[in-house]
Amino acid sequence: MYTVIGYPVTRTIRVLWALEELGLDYELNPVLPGSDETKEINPSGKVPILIEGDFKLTDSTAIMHYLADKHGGLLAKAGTQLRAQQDAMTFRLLDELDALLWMNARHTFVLPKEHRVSDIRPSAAWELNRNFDRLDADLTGPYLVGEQFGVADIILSHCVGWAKNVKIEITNKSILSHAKEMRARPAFQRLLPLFK
Ligand SMILES: N[C@@H](CCC(=O)N[C@@H](CS)C(=O)NCC(=O)O)C(=O)O
Repeated sequence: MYTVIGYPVTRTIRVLWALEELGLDYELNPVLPGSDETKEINPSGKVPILIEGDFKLTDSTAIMHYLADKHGGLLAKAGTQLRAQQDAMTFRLLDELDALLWMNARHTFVLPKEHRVSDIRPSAAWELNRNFDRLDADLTGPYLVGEQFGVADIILSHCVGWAKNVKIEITNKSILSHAKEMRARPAFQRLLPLFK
């Protein structure tokens, strides 16, 4: 049994989605990022955190990779060319989408006010849309890499939802419909009550 620490409306949802896809048992402790309870477990205050007995793992992508490798699913076997391509896509999404959304968040509400740069949003929104368009060029099938749903599809769909939540308009229709299709999966649908 796994315990997931983190408020669902954060990158924690990626881990919950992966757990649901893999059909694993877990319990959720929905603590807020930066809270004292979170800092007791992870001094940086960051979520998500996965707990398995005495083992503690931070970072949503590291957690998804651990679960996928351990239980089989969402990623090809390590050391295969397909896995290398999946990893390349994952790192690309983290560089080109997650990093921009996180920069926008840091300069909107995360950093102390005196360290925020105002007006970062238009640039972040433009770059995000440019990067979505570039990704669209590589989106040839229903899934981002290979013939099966995987970690990259979770990260892309999460980043699309994140952009929408912060009212950044996404102009690329294929990227929007990819996210819509991925979110229609039963594993994601089972998580919807967490958002109410
Ligand atoms: N790369 C990490 C980022 C973790 C992260 O920054 N999480 C945010 C919530 S989505 C957080 O806890 N922020 C609190 C803070 O930075 O103080 C991951 O994917 O888990």
